[in-house]
Amino acid sequence: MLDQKQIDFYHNQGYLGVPDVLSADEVEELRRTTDEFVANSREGSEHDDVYDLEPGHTADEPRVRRIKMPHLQHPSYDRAMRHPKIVQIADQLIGPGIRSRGTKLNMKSAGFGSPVEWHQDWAFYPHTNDDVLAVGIAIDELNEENGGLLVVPGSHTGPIHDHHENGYFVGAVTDTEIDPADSVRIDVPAGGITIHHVRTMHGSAPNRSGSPRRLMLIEICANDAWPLVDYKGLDDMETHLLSGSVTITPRLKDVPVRMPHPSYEGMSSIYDLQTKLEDRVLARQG
Ligand SMILES: O=C(O)CCC(=O)C(=O)O
Repeated sequence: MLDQKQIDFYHNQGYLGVPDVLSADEVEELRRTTDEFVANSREGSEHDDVYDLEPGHTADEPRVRRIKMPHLQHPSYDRAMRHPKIVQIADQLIGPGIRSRGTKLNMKSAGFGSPVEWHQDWAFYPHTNDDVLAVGIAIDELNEENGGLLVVPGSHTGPIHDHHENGYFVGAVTDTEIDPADSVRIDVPAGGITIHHVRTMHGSAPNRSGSPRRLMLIEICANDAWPLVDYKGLDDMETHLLSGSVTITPRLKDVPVRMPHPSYEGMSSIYDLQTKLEDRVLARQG
């Protein structure tokens, strides 16, 4: 449960870190499950519906960059997506009445984990209103060394930036340079959560530490925020309901939208997409 100060902070700054949301046992379960997934990735050598692989992945040295839609892959992740404390917190910020639009587990393996360049999630998935946010469950502590999540405070009330280059959507901001002095890192211990508004500019540097950095992101929308891209149907909304009920009357807000089109074919994830970017600012921090 958030107090009013935390709620105000989120609305003013567009982000929030909350410690101690998951118990040590719950974190341990996520770590165990994730270790099993990494071990099983040895069998594959290409991206597929479950794994996005780091360059250099081999059976001997498995390197997983992302587990895709983890809540569909294992009950532990589905439980995490529906965690009562997370639902309550997100409901306080954008509810009442919320659903998940999906999950991803971003791994940054020790010593090389891929960066994520500056972007706004809104550029990927605009909705009829911007009561949409992402909760990140810190399966490991997030810090400077291991590529913790960076955000630009207040950017959720600013412009929707261009995420196109050479005429195509590249999934990273291309029309402005972020001064590192304008960004902050959301440091939380394992079991804590990060929260960022769908329009907040964010990214992360490579993992330079000797330990993995695993962050399970849950994308959460107010029930009356209808997607302008990737609509999967009412049944999918029902399945992903976290509180309240599905509505067929979207709330429309006057929010700038730029569609993520035209798009490159065959991109496995944001990591693949951002390799199309000419100047990879956060990658240089490796
Ligand atoms: O894993 C991270 O550090 C950032 C992830 C992110 O922003 C994304 O996957 O959209």
